[in-house]
Amino acid sequence: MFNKLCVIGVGLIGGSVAKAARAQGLAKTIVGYGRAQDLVNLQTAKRLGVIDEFYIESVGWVEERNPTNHTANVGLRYANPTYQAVEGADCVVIATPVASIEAIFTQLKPFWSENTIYTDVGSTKGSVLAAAERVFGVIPDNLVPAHPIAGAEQSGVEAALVDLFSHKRLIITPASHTNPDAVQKIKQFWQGFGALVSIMDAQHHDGILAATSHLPHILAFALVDMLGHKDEQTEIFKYAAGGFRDFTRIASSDPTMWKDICAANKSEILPLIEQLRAELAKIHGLLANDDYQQLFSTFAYAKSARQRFLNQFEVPTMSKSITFHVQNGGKLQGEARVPGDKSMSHRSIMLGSLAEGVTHVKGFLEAEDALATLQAFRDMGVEIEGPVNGELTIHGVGKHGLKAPKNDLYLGNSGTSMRLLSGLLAGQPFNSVLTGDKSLSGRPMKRVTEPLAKMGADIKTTEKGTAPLYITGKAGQLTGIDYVMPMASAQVKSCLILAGMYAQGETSVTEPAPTRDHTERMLAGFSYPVKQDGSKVTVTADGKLIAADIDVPSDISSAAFFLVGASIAEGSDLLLKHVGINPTRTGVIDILRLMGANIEVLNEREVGGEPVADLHVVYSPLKGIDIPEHLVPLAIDEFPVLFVAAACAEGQTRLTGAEELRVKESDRIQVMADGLQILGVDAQPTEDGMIIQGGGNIGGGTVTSHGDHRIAMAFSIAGLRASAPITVLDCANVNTSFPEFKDLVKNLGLDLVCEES
Ligand code: SPQ
Repeated sequence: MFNKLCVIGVGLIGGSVAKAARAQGLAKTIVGYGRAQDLVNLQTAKRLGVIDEFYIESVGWVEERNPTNHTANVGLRYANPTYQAVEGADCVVIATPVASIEAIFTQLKPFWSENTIYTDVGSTKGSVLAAAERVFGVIPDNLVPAHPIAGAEQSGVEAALVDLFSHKRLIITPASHTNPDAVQKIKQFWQGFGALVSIMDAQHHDGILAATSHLPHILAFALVDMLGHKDEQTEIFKYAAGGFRDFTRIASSDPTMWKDICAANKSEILPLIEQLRAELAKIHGLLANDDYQQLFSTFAYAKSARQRFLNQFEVPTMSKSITFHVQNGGKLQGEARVPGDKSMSHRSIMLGSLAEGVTHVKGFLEAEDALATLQAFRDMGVEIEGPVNGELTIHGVGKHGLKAPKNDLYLGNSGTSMRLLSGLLAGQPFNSVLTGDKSLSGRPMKRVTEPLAKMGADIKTTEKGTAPLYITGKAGQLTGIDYVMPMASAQVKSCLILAGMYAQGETSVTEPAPTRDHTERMLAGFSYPVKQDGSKVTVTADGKLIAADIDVPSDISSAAFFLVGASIAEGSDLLLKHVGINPTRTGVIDILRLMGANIEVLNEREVGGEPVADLHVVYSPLKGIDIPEHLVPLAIDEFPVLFVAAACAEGQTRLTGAEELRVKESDRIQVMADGLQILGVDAQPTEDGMIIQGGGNIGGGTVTSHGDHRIAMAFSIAGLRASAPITVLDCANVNTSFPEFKDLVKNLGLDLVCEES
């Protein structure tokens, strides 16, 4: 904490520094300093309590005299306002425009103290260091230049915000000889405001900012300058809409400030203007020559590059907390089509990308998990149009056409993306890194890296065998294996099949029990040879994928919430349309029927190699059962909601052989048992399942999903039979598989309110 903080220039940024320092208890006394024309602003700052006192710059020196004896000159002590402002300050923050920094250094020079740390907030850093060198001869080692990448449209202290720097980037650009303690203190100061601090040299900073801030401002000013003149003649602005407003927003910035910034960073900006000119000339040429394919490629690349930029903000977005408040009671009635199958959506992107030709996909699941896979393939150079209303066009690059991603591939919460991609990328001619969110980074990856290593893959994990996965591409060096899986996992099977498509010889995988076979079916749909012999599936590298259209049916795992909801809520009657009923996925129907549920499978048909049907479900009293183990892999994702069904059933339900549930997005056995117990249900977790005494009432209360989408939705459904309201915490990840859940379930009859904070 600083005893005295002096802020030079108490405008939007300086005022926000002062406010945040006060709010975070980082300074005891805050002093403002400014020019004569800043008087009103400084008075306002004091009135608002942003600063404790202020001084106005004055030119010249004032001799101080003994106040009781005016003839006695105490003389050598100056009452210069600059001196008074900075005297004894632990830290001086220069928050004035870059063009004025040299003048500020000149004013500070006579009082420069080695006991003070000086920092600034200028948006160009080379110019600050150069100004310091001109004024002081050398850059003082207690000057720590910094740049908070934050701002707002308004100016002046009244616009200052206490949280302006929270979750914003801040770059510190020390010189090579800057005192490390001073750097550390300034770093902690900004971190105290919640800023994300990086340290780099000034030139690097200026290069980055020239590209991402200065050039866009120049472009916006230039465009509006050009169109403004046109508007004077033909009133074009009258018809301009939101796109124009968004694009040109930054042309409303302060022209003086931007003139100064451009001047200060000219050496970095000029080459970028040349590059932009070349880019525009390229687009001009493409249009002139009717080369619309290249034009599309340019736009598609730009779109995916922007998505990469947006993805960085996903962490704060994901950490947005969502709570479901569910009123007890209700019934589900009507007709619905739940979104597309998640497993098939992932695979449609993967195989469509590796195919030769153009693949059209319908029914694609526009949820975070499948979109993470989509982004990964865009990052590897695949052009993908959409999704628009679940439709995608994938311009396949062929089996050997993927390109090295420029950055790590971020896969969010999606285990399927990470495990399947590890197999696919092991045999590529480039290296890659796979990362994910906190939940995914805790899930076991050895189940794929160990068999892949047997094939010759080189994949490094953390010591615990978790992500990030560092994959060294071994193109042409993988060898097929005959692998007997120790657990029933479609992800492990699919991972090895994808690796086998790049391996010498045959790759065979034998599963201990049937698991979802979408990879095998879709490969066959893309004309890739896959041999199935009982529980053993075999592929080789001989073959290519030919583009094929894909119609993704509704996800039975999403439909399961409604199958259970309608089965437990008296008076329910629901028709779920176009649901995928691949026999490797229908365990939930079998289990519910064994419990006495009334589910009819209607209008069975085959769509694109996958069986599809409409499911009609009507309320029916359920009874507890011992769930047959052979059904476990066929209903693996549906157990959270099946536990709710068991709680509503008469008698005991016992699940065994489901230890895999412990390594999903959460430990689904423990988390569900904890939540059910809070709701008054007798649910005893076991190592590989759960024993639930049904029949009793489900009570109300607050439960947490631990960020697991399926658990959040399962506890919401429990509300239909609860005797009091249920609050479900941590529901943001419902967006990974079923963003429409809250609206759909409300339309069908459950009173659910979604609160975002
Ligand atoms: O993709 P992710 O996060 O692993 O998703 C889950 C789910 O509940 O949505 C598992 F938590 O589904 C898996 C499923 O459990 C999707 C999947 C697939 O598409 O191949 C297979 C199953 O996982 P596993 O480990 O049994 O192979």
